[in-house]
Amino acid sequence: MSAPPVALRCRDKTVDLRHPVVMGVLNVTPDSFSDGGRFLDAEAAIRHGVRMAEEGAAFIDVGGESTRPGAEPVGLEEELRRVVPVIEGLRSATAAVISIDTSKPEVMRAAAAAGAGLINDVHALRAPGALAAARDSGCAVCLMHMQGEPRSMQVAPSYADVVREVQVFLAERVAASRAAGFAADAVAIDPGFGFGKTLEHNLTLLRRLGELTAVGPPLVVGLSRKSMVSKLTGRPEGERLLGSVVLGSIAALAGAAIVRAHDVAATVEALRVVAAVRSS
Ligand code: 7PM
Repeated sequence: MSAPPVALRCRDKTVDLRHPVVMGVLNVTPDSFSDGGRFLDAEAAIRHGVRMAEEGAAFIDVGGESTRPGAEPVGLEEELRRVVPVIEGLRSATAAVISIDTSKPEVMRAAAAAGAGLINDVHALRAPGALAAARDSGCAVCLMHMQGEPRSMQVAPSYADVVREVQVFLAERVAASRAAGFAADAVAIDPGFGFGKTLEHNLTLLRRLGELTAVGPPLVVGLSRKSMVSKLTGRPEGERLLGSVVLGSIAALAGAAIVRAHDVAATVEALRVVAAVRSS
């Protein structure tokens, strides 16, 4: 038994998703590539992005706003100043699809003009003007589920049936995107591990991830280096590589098409193994 051919059309590039692929995380926040000056920061971020592409990442996800639980929002000008030079630098340096991790319409427009091919929005295009800006950009979109807002979402996450509620939410956002003019092969969905979810909610979603494939679009998952890894392994924050790779592998075996990860080489290697098991 083999799955039907799937691909994600990201403007001028089409990513083959018959086998699971990696989206490398490139955080462009002051604590990530702080080297003093802005230019040095951008250069270091671009080098890291190029390295992840060389290691086999199909997407490089550039983010200038921390969506960390409890985080404060970043202003528009600051977010643009962080991400635009990095996207421009990556565009000419790599064939990987550049993804922009943002919820702001202005950043979506600027990122697309700079060369991005995918919009990764943890608010699933619910901000005023985001749906139209994303559609007009010609980029593909990743629609993620989140309960609450980053500042407070981990205070008291609550669901009657987490899988059903995530599924209904994502189906509604896919319908809204299609109605706004997104092509069927330009939409992906993500259950948003850790975004208004307890460890039990995350484990239930992972165990029943296959049910989310019924929504239709390819599934993206982000489990890499999240606190659930340490909760499961007992390892400190700096030692989450193995647990992250195992969780990404389990997700891919359960049907995830795109695994968002910080440790690209290790994740690519693990997904090769998963792909062989899945297609045998
Ligand atoms: C601290 C905690 C910092 C968590 C950053 C994070 C996802 C995402 C993020 C995800 C998609 C991280 C997260 N997580 N986008 N952005 N899916 N589509 O691990 O799970 O980078 S932020």
